[in-house]
Amino acid sequence: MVRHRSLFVVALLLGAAVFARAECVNLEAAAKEVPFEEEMLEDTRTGVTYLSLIGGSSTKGNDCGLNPNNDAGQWTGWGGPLDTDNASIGEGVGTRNFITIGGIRFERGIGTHALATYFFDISGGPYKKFEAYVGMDDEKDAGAAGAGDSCGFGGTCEFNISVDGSLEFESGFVSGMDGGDNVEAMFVEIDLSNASELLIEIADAGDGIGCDHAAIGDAKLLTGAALAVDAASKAATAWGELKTRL
Ligand SMILES: [Ca+2]
Ligand SMILES: [Ca+2]
Repeated sequence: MVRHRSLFVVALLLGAAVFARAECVNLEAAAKEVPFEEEMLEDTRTGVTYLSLIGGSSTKGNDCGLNPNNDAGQWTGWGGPLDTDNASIGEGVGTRNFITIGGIRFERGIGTHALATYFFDISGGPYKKFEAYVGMDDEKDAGAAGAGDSCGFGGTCEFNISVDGSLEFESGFVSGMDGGDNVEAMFVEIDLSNASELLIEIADAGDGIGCDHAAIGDAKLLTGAALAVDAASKAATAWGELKTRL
Protein backbone atom coordinates (compact mmCIF):
# COMPACT_ATOMS: atom_id res chain seq x y z
CA MET A 1 0.00 0.00 0.00
CA VAL A 2 1.34 3.39 -0.90
CA ARG A 3 1.72 5.48 2.23
CA HIS A 4 0.71 8.78 0.81
CA ARG A 5 -2.54 9.73 2.40
CA SER A 6 -1.23 11.01 5.72
CA LEU A 7 1.66 12.83 4.07
CA PHE A 8 -0.07 14.65 1.32
CA VAL A 9 -0.92 18.30 1.31
CA VAL A 10 -3.89 18.28 -0.97
CA ALA A 11 -5.70 20.98 -2.84
CA LEU A 12 -9.36 21.61 -2.40
CA LEU A 13 -10.35 22.45 -5.93
CA LEU A 14 -14.05 22.99 -5.73
CA GLY A 15 -16.06 25.00 -8.17
CA ALA A 16 -14.27 27.98 -9.62
CA ALA A 17 -11.79 28.31 -6.79
CA VAL A 18 -8.64 30.05 -7.96
CA PHE A 19 -5.52 28.02 -7.36
CA ALA A 20 -2.16 29.74 -7.52
CA ARG A 21 0.76 27.51 -8.29
CA ALA A 22 3.88 27.50 -6.18
CA GLU A 23 6.48 30.11 -7.06
CA CYS A 24 8.86 27.58 -8.58
CA VAL A 25 6.29 26.05 -10.90
CA ASN A 26 6.61 27.86 -14.20
CA LEU A 27 4.58 25.57 -16.42
CA GLU A 28 1.48 27.70 -16.80
CA ALA A 29 -0.42 25.51 -19.20
CA ALA A 30 -0.09 21.84 -19.95
CA ALA A 31 0.24 20.81 -23.57
CA LYS A 32 -2.63 18.38 -23.12
CA GLU A 33 -5.08 17.29 -20.48
CA VAL A 34 -3.79 14.37 -18.44
CA PRO A 35 -6.59 13.15 -16.14
CA PHE A 36 -5.93 13.20 -12.41
CA GLU A 37 -7.95 12.50 -9.28
CA GLU A 38 -5.88 14.21 -6.61
CA GLU A 39 -3.07 16.70 -6.43
CA MET A 40 -0.07 16.80 -4.13
CA LEU A 41 0.98 20.37 -3.51
CA GLU A 42 4.38 21.72 -2.57
CA ASP A 43 5.46 20.87 0.96
CA THR A 44 6.00 24.25 2.59
CA ARG A 45 7.34 23.04 5.90
CA THR A 46 10.55 24.66 7.12
CA GLY A 47 13.49 22.39 6.38
CA VAL A 48 12.24 20.98 3.09
CA THR A 49 14.56 21.21 0.06
CA TYR A 50 13.24 20.02 -3.26
CA LEU A 51 15.37 18.37 -5.92
CA SER A 52 15.14 20.93 -8.68
CA LEU A 53 16.69 20.68 -12.10
CA ILE A 54 15.92 23.90 -13.89
CA GLY A 55 15.48 26.55 -11.25
CA GLY A 56 19.10 27.59 -11.28
CA SER A 57 22.57 26.82 -12.46
CA SER A 58 24.37 26.44 -9.16
CA THR A 59 25.52 22.93 -8.35
CA LYS A 60 24.79 23.52 -4.70
CA GLY A 61 21.33 24.89 -4.78
CA ASN A 62 19.08 27.41 -6.38
CA ASP A 63 15.99 29.35 -5.53
CA CYS A 64 13.83 26.32 -6.19
CA GLY A 65 15.86 23.58 -4.57
CA LEU A 66 18.98 21.54 -5.06
CA ASN A 67 20.37 21.13 -8.56
CA PRO A 68 22.09 17.95 -9.76
CA ASN A 69 25.83 18.29 -10.24
CA ASN A 70 26.23 15.94 -13.18
CA ASP A 71 26.08 17.04 -16.80
CA ALA A 72 22.62 18.04 -18.00
CA GLY A 73 23.09 15.70 -20.96
CA GLN A 74 22.50 12.82 -18.53
CA TRP A 75 19.21 14.15 -17.21
CA THR A 76 17.01 12.68 -19.93
CA GLY A 77 17.45 10.08 -22.61
CA TRP A 78 14.96 11.64 -24.99
CA GLY A 79 13.22 14.93 -25.64
CA GLY A 80 15.86 16.99 -23.91
CA PRO A 81 17.43 19.09 -22.83
CA LEU A 82 14.98 19.55 -19.99
CA ASP A 83 13.80 23.13 -20.13
CA THR A 84 11.04 23.28 -17.52
CA ASP A 85 11.19 22.11 -13.95
CA ASN A 86 8.25 20.33 -12.32
CA ALA A 87 6.91 19.08 -15.65
CA SER A 88 6.69 15.88 -17.62
CA ILE A 89 8.90 15.18 -20.61
CA GLY A 90 5.92 15.48 -22.95
CA GLU A 91 6.89 15.13 -26.57
CA GLY A 92 9.87 17.42 -26.25
CA VAL A 93 10.46 21.12 -25.73
CA GLY A 94 7.23 23.10 -25.61
CA THR A 95 4.99 20.08 -24.95
CA ARG A 96 5.50 19.50 -21.23
CA ASN A 97 2.58 18.57 -18.98
CA PHE A 98 2.06 18.58 -15.25
CA ILE A 99 3.62 15.51 -13.64
CA THR A 100 0.97 12.85 -13.07
CA ILE A 101 1.59 9.35 -11.72
CA GLY A 102 -1.19 6.87 -11.06
CA GLY A 103 -3.87 9.55 -11.11
CA ILE A 104 -2.04 11.91 -8.75
CA ARG A 105 -0.75 15.20 -10.09
CA PHE A 106 2.41 16.44 -8.39
CA GLU A 107 3.05 20.17 -8.17
CA ARG A 108 6.76 19.58 -7.61
CA GLY A 109 8.93 16.86 -9.06
CA ILE A 110 11.13 15.67 -11.89
CA GLY A 111 9.67 14.63 -15.22
CA THR A 112 12.03 12.88 -17.56
CA HIS A 113 12.62 9.96 -19.91
CA ALA A 114 14.79 6.90 -19.56
CA LEU A 115 17.68 6.66 -19.54
CA ALA A 116 18.31 9.26 -16.85
CA THR A 117 20.95 9.84 -14.17
CA TYR A 118 21.14 12.47 -11.45
CA PHE A 119 23.88 13.01 -8.89
CA PHE A 120 23.05 15.33 -6.01
CA ASP A 121 25.78 16.60 -3.72
CA ILE A 122 24.20 16.53 -0.27
CA SER A 123 27.45 16.80 1.67
CA GLY A 124 27.41 19.34 4.43
CA GLY A 125 23.65 19.50 4.34
CA PRO A 126 21.72 18.67 7.49
CA TYR A 127 19.43 16.31 5.60
CA LYS A 128 17.93 13.43 7.50
CA LYS A 129 15.65 11.88 4.93
CA PHE A 130 14.86 11.68 1.23
CA GLU A 131 11.27 11.18 0.14
CA ALA A 132 9.74 10.83 -3.31
CA TYR A 133 7.16 9.00 -5.38
CA VAL A 134 8.39 7.22 -8.49
CA GLY A 135 6.50 5.86 -11.45
CA MET A 136 5.61 6.29 -15.08
CA ASP A 137 3.92 9.52 -16.09
CA ASP A 138 0.26 8.99 -16.98
CA GLU A 139 0.68 11.07 -20.14
CA LYS A 140 1.72 7.85 -21.91
CA ASP A 141 -0.98 5.58 -20.50
CA ALA A 142 -2.98 3.76 -23.13
CA GLY A 143 -5.92 5.92 -24.03
CA ALA A 144 -4.46 9.09 -22.52
CA ALA A 145 -5.16 12.13 -24.63
CA GLY A 146 -2.68 12.24 -27.45
CA ALA A 147 -0.98 9.02 -26.40
CA GLY A 148 -2.99 6.66 -28.53
CA ASP A 149 -2.56 3.04 -27.63
CA SER A 150 0.87 2.62 -29.10
CA CYS A 151 2.47 2.63 -25.67
CA GLY A 152 0.45 -0.29 -24.35
CA PHE A 153 1.36 -0.31 -20.68
CA GLY A 154 2.40 3.33 -20.57
CA GLY A 155 6.13 2.80 -20.60
CA THR A 156 8.34 0.59 -18.44
CA CYS A 157 11.27 1.60 -16.24
CA GLU A 158 13.29 0.69 -13.20
CA PHE A 159 14.22 3.27 -10.59
CA ASN A 160 17.37 2.74 -8.55
CA ILE A 161 18.44 5.14 -5.82
CA SER A 162 21.80 4.99 -4.06
CA VAL A 163 23.35 6.92 -1.20
CA ASP A 164 27.14 7.11 -1.02
CA GLY A 165 27.43 4.12 -3.33
CA SER A 166 25.00 1.93 -1.42
CA LEU A 167 21.85 0.91 -3.28
CA GLU A 168 18.99 1.91 -0.98
CA PHE A 169 15.94 1.59 -3.23
CA GLU A 170 15.14 -0.66 -6.18
CA SER A 171 11.73 -0.29 -7.71
CA GLY A 172 12.01 -3.36 -9.90
CA PHE A 173 9.86 -3.39 -13.02
CA VAL A 174 7.45 -0.44 -13.16
CA SER A 175 4.84 0.08 -15.85
CA GLY A 176 2.38 2.87 -16.44
CA MET A 177 -0.61 0.58 -16.50
CA ASP A 178 -1.32 -2.95 -15.33
CA GLY A 179 -3.75 -4.38 -17.81
CA GLY A 180 -6.43 -1.70 -17.94
CA ASP A 181 -5.63 -0.29 -14.50
CA ASN A 182 -3.50 2.69 -13.64
CA VAL A 183 -0.40 1.93 -11.56
CA GLU A 184 0.11 3.87 -8.32
CA ALA A 185 3.32 5.71 -7.63
CA MET A 186 5.79 3.95 -5.34
CA PHE A 187 6.70 5.85 -2.18
CA VAL A 188 10.43 6.08 -1.48
CA GLU A 189 11.80 6.95 1.95
CA ILE A 190 15.55 6.81 2.63
CA ASP A 191 17.46 7.86 5.75
CA LEU A 192 20.34 10.21 4.94
CA SER A 193 22.25 10.83 8.14
CA ASN A 194 25.81 11.99 7.33
CA ALA A 195 25.36 11.22 3.63
CA SER A 196 27.37 12.93 0.87
CA GLU A 197 25.84 11.88 -2.43
CA LEU A 198 22.40 10.90 -3.65
CA LEU A 199 22.25 9.08 -6.99
CA ILE A 200 19.02 8.49 -8.91
CA GLU A 201 19.15 6.24 -11.97
CA ILE A 202 16.24 5.45 -14.26
CA ALA A 203 16.71 2.43 -16.51
CA ASP A 204 14.55 1.13 -19.35
CA ALA A 205 13.55 -2.16 -17.65
CA GLY A 206 15.30 -4.11 -20.36
CA ASP A 207 12.78 -3.49 -23.13
CA GLY A 208 14.13 -0.29 -24.65
CA ILE A 209 13.28 3.33 -23.91
CA GLY A 210 10.18 3.66 -26.09
CA CYS A 211 7.37 5.42 -24.18
CA ASP A 212 9.51 5.53 -21.02
CA HIS A 213 8.15 8.81 -19.63
CA ALA A 214 9.43 8.48 -16.08
CA ALA A 215 8.57 10.77 -13.20
CA ILE A 216 9.68 11.41 -9.64
CA GLY A 217 6.95 13.21 -7.76
CA ASP A 218 7.55 15.45 -4.76
CA ALA A 219 11.27 14.57 -4.63
CA LYS A 220 12.59 16.28 -1.53
CA LEU A 221 15.22 16.33 1.20
CA LEU A 222 14.09 16.78 4.78
CA THR A 223 16.01 18.19 7.72
CA GLY A 224 15.24 17.55 11.33
CA ALA A 225 13.20 20.75 11.37
CA ALA A 226 10.82 19.34 8.77
CA LEU A 227 10.58 15.99 10.49
CA ALA A 228 9.61 17.71 13.72
CA VAL A 229 6.38 18.85 12.11
CA ASP A 230 3.54 16.38 12.22
CA ALA A 231 2.95 15.68 8.55
CA ALA A 232 -0.59 14.54 9.25
CA SER A 233 -1.41 18.03 10.45
CA LYS A 234 -0.65 19.27 6.95
CA ALA A 235 -3.38 17.22 5.34
CA ALA A 236 -5.86 19.89 4.37
CA THR A 237 -8.92 17.77 3.93
CA ALA A 238 -10.18 14.29 3.34
CA TRP A 239 -8.75 12.49 0.33
CA GLY A 240 -11.38 11.09 -2.00
CA GLU A 241 -13.48 14.21 -2.37
CA LEU A 242 -11.07 15.94 -4.67
CA LYS A 243 -12.12 14.86 -8.08
CA THR A 244 -13.66 18.05 -9.29
CA ARG A 245 -11.07 18.95 -11.93
CA LEU A 246 -11.28 15.73 -13.90
CA1 LIG B 1 -0.24 5.40 -15.40
CA1 LIG C 1 11.18 0.52 -21.09
